[in-house]
Amino acid sequence: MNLAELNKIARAMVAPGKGLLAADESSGTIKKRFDAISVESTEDNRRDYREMLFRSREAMSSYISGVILYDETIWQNAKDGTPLVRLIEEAGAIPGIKVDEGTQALPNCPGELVTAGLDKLAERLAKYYARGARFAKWRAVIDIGAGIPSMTAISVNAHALARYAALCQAAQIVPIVEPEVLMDGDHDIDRCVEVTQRVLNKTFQELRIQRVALEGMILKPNMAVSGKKSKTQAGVAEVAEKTVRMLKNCVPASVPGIAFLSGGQSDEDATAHLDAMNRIGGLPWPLTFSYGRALQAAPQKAWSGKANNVPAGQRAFTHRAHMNSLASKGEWTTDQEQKAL
Ligand code: 5MM
Repeated sequence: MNLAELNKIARAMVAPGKGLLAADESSGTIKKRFDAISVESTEDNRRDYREMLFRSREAMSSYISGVILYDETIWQNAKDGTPLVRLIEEAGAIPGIKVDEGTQALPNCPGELVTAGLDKLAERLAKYYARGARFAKWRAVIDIGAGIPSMTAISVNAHALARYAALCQAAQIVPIVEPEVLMDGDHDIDRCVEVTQRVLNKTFQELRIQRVALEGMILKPNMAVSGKKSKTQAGVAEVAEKTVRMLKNCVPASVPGIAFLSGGQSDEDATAHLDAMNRIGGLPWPLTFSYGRALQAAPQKAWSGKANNVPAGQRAFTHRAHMNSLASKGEWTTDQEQKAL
């Protein structure tokens, strides 16, 4: 493993004013997103949609450091035959790849999940590296509910995240470690903090046991937020303050950066929360975005599967990427947010 090189890539992924585009929706998830805009989820439509994003020159070169791709996309070519990976590289961004294979029911733990995909992972990583991927992503899913999460679920998911991260570094690929505590449910923000801290502590314990070099990884956590069905919804200042405190308690300073998931927050909430955290300042790591829905909901709607709408889709994507870039520097304002597209 060349740790200096891994560290260089990790730092580029969280470079000032830049963040990650999570465009790694698996076939089932992209179908759900396309259903919402009445677009059929065919291979060509998925290609056209992602090509539209990757050809958004301003967004891709000024605000996006890297793109997380799904297996289908990393092998796809644009309409003119250029590999989609090449479009990303030409814009100055780094291609990355989702390598987990989704979740499965966790035996003996009703209602809980474990992420699959470790089998033959070393072989897959070598192929992705040859295609241009310089970082990877694995998402563990932890749900909060009555009597859950169990220590078993936290433990097996942390173990798998660390196994994945160690394999990535051996393949000279920076692992994004994503332990997502879901915001579904009626729990309050303090319960989210309590569970997320347990999950992060266990994850870093496993990373250490498996000798993962923390300087060569990126953490992709959830923010501390109230459950969607909770009657008490924490405001922006409380989310920012509790998230920063939680991360300071659990994340070693040697981690090169933290790139949040949006997790179902509204576009504007995801931006406002990131901005408020960066205004607190004095943190040991850069805090940025690795959003899927909060970057893509607007361009998906603007595009709606019509070639004529590509410029509108690209403007919507550029606007969200720009707003999140400002938030990653603590410079976002509602005036900028409302500026006409
Ligand atoms: C883009 O969504 C990603 C893929 O999800 P599936 O494997 O379920 O299709 C997802 O992993 C994403 O990278 C993160 O959860 C962050 O996305 P959000 O939408 O929460 O910002």
